[in-house]
Amino acid sequence: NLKALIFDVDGTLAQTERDGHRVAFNLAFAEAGLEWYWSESLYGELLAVAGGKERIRFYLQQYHRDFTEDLDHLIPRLHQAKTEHYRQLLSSGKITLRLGVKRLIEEAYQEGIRLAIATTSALPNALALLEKNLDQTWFEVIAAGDIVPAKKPAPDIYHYVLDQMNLAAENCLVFEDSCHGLMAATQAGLKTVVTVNDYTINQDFSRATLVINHLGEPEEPFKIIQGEVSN
Ligand code: XBP
Ligand code: MG
Repeated sequence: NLKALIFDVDGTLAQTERDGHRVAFNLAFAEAGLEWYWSESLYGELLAVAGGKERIRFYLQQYHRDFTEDLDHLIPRLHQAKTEHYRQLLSSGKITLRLGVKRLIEEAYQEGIRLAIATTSALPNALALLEKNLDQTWFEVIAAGDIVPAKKPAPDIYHYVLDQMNLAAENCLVFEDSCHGLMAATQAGLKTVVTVNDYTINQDFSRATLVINHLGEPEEPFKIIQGEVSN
């Protein structure tokens, strides 16, 4: 019996990566006088690593091995600037929720199903999206960013949410958009629905309970990519 829904944020609640996080990283790089630019396709590659600070470090390892600045100092500074740019982008209202997200969350809340967030992204980012689009008080737990040291695909963030809510995995359902997120959730024993997007469509979702194109609305139903739904 279903007691709670747990949502990933980036890519699942909204398409935040290409027009949000990516743009904010580039603004932070330019502001710091760095000639780094993350194109849409390069960003797709860099999404192999979850977490903004971790992603910058990965980028430097891959493309600027000779870069000599003190990364332990530079990366947090860049990431802080990036977070500020991201918040500004979101407050302009250009990034909206994916199809069906608001409907599902409202319906679940009205049915007394408990709600939580489990995201790799920094807390201010998650809050900025919720503030603009949903009632954030509906979410009992908002687990974000560095709250657990090991980010997705590690299951730690999901263990943290289950602990906080005092729930067993079998009573929850997770919504994710990427293979990293799916791995994190399934390693914590959670059933997971994947709503794919352009960056994740070709990933391995064999461990998902259901894979669909989006959550759908009555006038635009979702399409099943893998799995089946019973009525
Ligand atoms: C989200 C991420 C994040 C964002 C950037 O993964 O990978 O790194 O791209 O966020 P998920 P920060 O959807 O699996 O939670 O810069 O705030 O880290
Ligand atoms: Mg995601």
